[in-house]
Amino acid sequence: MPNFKSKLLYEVEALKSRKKAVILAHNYQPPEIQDAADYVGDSFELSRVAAESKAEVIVFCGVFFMAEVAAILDPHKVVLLPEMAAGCPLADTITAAALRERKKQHPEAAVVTYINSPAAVKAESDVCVTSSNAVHIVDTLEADEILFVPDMNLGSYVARHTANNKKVHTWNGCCESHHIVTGADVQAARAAHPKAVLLAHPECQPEVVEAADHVFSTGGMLKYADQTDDREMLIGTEQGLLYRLQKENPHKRFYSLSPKMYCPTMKMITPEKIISSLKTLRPRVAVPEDIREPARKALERMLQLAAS
Ligand code: CIZ
Repeated sequence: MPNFKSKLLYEVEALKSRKKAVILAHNYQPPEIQDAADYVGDSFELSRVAAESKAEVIVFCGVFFMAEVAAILDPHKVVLLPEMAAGCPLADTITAAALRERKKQHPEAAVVTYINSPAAVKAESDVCVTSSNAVHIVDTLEADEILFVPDMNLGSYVARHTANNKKVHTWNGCCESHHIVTGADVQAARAAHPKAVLLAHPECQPEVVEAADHVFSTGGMLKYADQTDDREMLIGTEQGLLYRLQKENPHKRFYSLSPKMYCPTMKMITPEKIISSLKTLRPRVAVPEDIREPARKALERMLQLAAS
């Protein structure tokens, strides 16, 4: 007999095939959601899976901006976010109107926008980036001056690593789940796990990033963990990633850099909410066409430059 939890997952499966849906889960989602998903990945990987999928309905288990990216890339699909309150506090630090004001102060700057941002902000941007391609894309742009929004830590990482010394203006936004970790936390974690190699996300503060052995996006961490001979790793990103790391590398050991690396909105989606979403085809995320088209251009430009 299936237990209570597997009964829920069985219901998800049945509804999914009835509604011709695919379930996508971000790397930071809770284990039961990752296990229910057809694909687990970072925001951009998942949006591309959504756009290429033959499914008519996309259930996006992540936060609002991620579902928006899927709706930008393919407006013909029904994109569901099972919990509308699952926002991204970093994305919420910026609006299109505030960006337009800031652009007036730096009229020569290319506007480079992290994917963790609202669609209307992407629509005001020259190009989008993810944490895995931000430095490369800024290097590739002709502009010597960059307005990087909204993550100040990723912006500062780009400023320190861009090859041609570009002037990078940053926005005052950050991801609390990454920004909250300090150099003292790194010292404590290293003392507790002296053999572990430290992998940090570039959304962490500079003192954490500079103390790390390697700096990666979530996709970069998964790849490194798979390929390295290291047996123990301290993971400097939202702790949801540890489930996938451990599942894919059962003979290696992973420790969270800090228990503070926890995103509450990433944990709002439950199997019950997926079921309700599949039954009602709500809540649905759609992007108005006057925002969608310029936002799509900024995302497409990222793809072109990332491949160059
Ligand atoms: O873009 C993403 O999915 C996030 C939030 C982080 C990462 O490094 O993958």
